[in-house]
Amino acid sequence: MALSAPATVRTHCPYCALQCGMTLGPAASGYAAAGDPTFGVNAGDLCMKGFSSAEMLGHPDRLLQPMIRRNGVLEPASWDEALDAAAGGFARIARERGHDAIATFGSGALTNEKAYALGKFARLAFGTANFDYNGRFCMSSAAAAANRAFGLDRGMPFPLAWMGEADVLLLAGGNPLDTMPPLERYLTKQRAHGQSIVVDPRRTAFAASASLHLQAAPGTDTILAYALLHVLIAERLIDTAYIAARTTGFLDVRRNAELEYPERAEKRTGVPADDIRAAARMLAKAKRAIVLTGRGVEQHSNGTDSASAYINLALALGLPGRDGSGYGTLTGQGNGQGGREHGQKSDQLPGYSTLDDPRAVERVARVWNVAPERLTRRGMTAAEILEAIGTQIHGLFVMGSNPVVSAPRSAQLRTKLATIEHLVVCDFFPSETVAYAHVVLPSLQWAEECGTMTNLEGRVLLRERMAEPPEGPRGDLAILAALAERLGVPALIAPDAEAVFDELRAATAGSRADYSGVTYARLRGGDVLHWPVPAVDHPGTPVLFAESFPTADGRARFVAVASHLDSEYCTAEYPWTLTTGRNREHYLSGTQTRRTARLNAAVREPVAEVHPALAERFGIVDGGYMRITSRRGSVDVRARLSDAIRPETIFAPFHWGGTSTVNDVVGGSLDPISKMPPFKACAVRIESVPAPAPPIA
Ligand SMILES: Nc1nc2c(c(=O)[nH]1)N[C@H]1C(S)=C(S)[C@@H](COP(=O)(O)OP(=O)(O)OC[C@H]3O[C@@H](n4cnc5c(=O)[nH]c(N)nc54)[C@H](O)[C@@H]3O)O[C@H]1N2
Ligand SMILES: Nc1nc2c(c(=O)[nH]1)N[C@H]1C(S)=C(S)[C@@H](COP(=O)(O)OP(=O)(O)OC[C@H]3O[C@@H](n4cnc5c(=O)[nH]c(N)nc54)[C@H](O)[C@@H]3O)O[C@H]1N2
Ligand code: SF4
Ligand SMILES: [Mo]
Repeated sequence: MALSAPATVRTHCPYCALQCGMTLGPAASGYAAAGDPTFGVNAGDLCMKGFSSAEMLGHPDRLLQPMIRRNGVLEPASWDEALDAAAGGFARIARERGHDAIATFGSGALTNEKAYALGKFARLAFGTANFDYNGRFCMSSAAAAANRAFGLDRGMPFPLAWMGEADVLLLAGGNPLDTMPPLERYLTKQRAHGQSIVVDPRRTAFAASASLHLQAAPGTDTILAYALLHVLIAERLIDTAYIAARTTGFLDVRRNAELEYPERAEKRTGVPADDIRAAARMLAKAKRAIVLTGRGVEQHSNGTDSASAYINLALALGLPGRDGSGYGTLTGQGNGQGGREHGQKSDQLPGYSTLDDPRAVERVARVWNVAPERLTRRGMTAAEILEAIGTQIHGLFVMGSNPVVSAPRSAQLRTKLATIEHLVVCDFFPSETVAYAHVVLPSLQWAEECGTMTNLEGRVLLRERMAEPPEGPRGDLAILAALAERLGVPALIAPDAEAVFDELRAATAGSRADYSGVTYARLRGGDVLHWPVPAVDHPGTPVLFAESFPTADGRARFVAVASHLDSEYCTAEYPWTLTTGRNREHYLSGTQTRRTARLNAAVREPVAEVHPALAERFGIVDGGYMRITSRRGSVDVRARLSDAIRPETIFAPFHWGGTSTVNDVVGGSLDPISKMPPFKACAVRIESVPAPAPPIA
């Protein structure tokens, strides 16, 4: 492999939404990545995932050839054979069972161009109403809450730099020192002059360094947020002028908050009433205060309401739109932001337009040259699509996700995938989901192709093609174009990323997430562009909501969410709560980081964190194995005893498959609005078990 540029070139990390600037240069064995000191977001820092990302480019496990399952075995095939088989299978199912029997499952790892093209493909080549993406498991609750409060969802409606300048920072359900380590420089800066409050059932490294750690039980965020609001109201610390001028709906929220006095909340959240009072006062005193949520708040069957509860708090303090202050959520996947804007899910159109906005529907229909009626069918969401395999869904096209590891109820999903009529997976590694495919289409990796990503601040970034791809794989856009052609829609997908982007610009012109003023030329020229960018001479919009909110009346909306616990949270048979999340060393379903020698050597298997008092009751010892059982099933994992976790809570990372699939245990009812599965709270029982034989090596 050779670099197209002579020496070191600038790009962005392929993993999370921080999209750290990195340089990629030649190394003894392929490429080496290093932090790009000229990129302001990370100023040269990278986490261990970013540092090791170049190892993936020339990795020996790369999928290099298409494959077709014959007599139960995946065998190499030519591209023509594989594309014919892939398209042929979908066409047959559509003919026999109707177009809605086929579905696409996309990803927040895809570039804006791919996310846009995949949505267009699902609507016009598959003709299905059923298409969604893995962001449903990631950002959907925060997105739903922000949309209903502000009329717009851009994870951080203000620049990251504000984090370092805030007098008070409240972070609920986020573990940034493990999940976005380069944020440390903002947090250190903030700590030097301000105060911080962390809400987390675990004493994470950030919680340990915070001014106040509110160690609430999982799933109790709505109660805690109401209790904080109760104190603000009781002590007359709310911003009444802001509430009157810039919001609606406060009275109902106020009524709910008045019931949630701190001593009552203490019983249900486990957070001492005095700490709740102290936190509320701290927030109220701050000139610049920021409230942030992470997946800990959002991945619940009431995740939308939980995020709304913190937004209510931020509104009562008058933060959104105030200089240096605001509410935001830490978007997760590399293109978690752009991935939720451009129509790869059936409930929205490119530019974050809604289906019930006739002007948006007409605009996209015009750009696509189709009748508007073809664009407005709302179908099933991610978990519902997977659940419907074998009943309503018989063909599935996966691009950029590994649901066998990352989706809830994995054991059930594996059973369904074992008998699905037609599964086509595009990936660059043989993931656990690829193992079930009928057709495998090998893709290019980030550095081998060009495309844009939108980071957690809504800033559009261009990743150039800079590495020579190996023989064999093709770009996702080319794959979509070839499949569309075989499905009878030639020229559906424009020939290269920039042409697709130009179409996306037209499709989003005038919309909430307006990209029409972003061009490859501007990005190449160094323009720093946060959407909306409604014209090619527009400077972009790093700060939103300063004057008004993009709602019908220009005001933000309080939402009087219910403050209750899900019944899953506490039962006699399943008395403990399992919450799941991340290790610093591994990324999501692990298909990439588990292939990295150093990261895999550092952490080889899921290790559950258990409080010593709970472990003792069940004879579970440090380094020994424990079985975690829920209504869905069980998983055996190694235990690590730690007093940093609440005594009734167990934490386990979900980065592994096979017998270490934590998502065999996870499941339960979906959030009624966002359709988010409850990854962060699931009722379990635990027991000590012998080490598995043969041991996981
Ligand atoms: N190393 C690494 N980094 C990553 C990723 C990765 O897989 N690995 N993934 C990326 C992606 S896609 C995402 S979405 C982000 C996620 O980033 P984060 O949201 O920071 O990560 P999580 O580990 O899912 O959860 C964060 C915290 O929520 C806490 N928590 C659990 N239940 C609750 C609860 O009910 N309430 C509250 N308040 N807190 C709770 C957990 O103890 C945990 O410390 O990380 C991104 N960065
Ligand atoms: N229990 C539990 N489960 C969870 C979570 C949790 O906290 N707890 N978190 C959830 C969250 S926040 C997320 S984001 C999901 C994510 O979970 P997944 O959707 O499984 O995400 P990845 O592991 O990144 O899988 C991406 C796959 O696509 C491939 N890939 C990456 N980029 C591309 C590309 O550009 N093109 C193609 N064709 N393939 C590509 C990778 O090799 C990999 O196999 O997991 C969710 N699952
Ligand atoms: S923090 Fe995220 S973007 Fe930055 S190096 Fe790590 S994985 Fe990559
Ligand atoms: Mo995520």
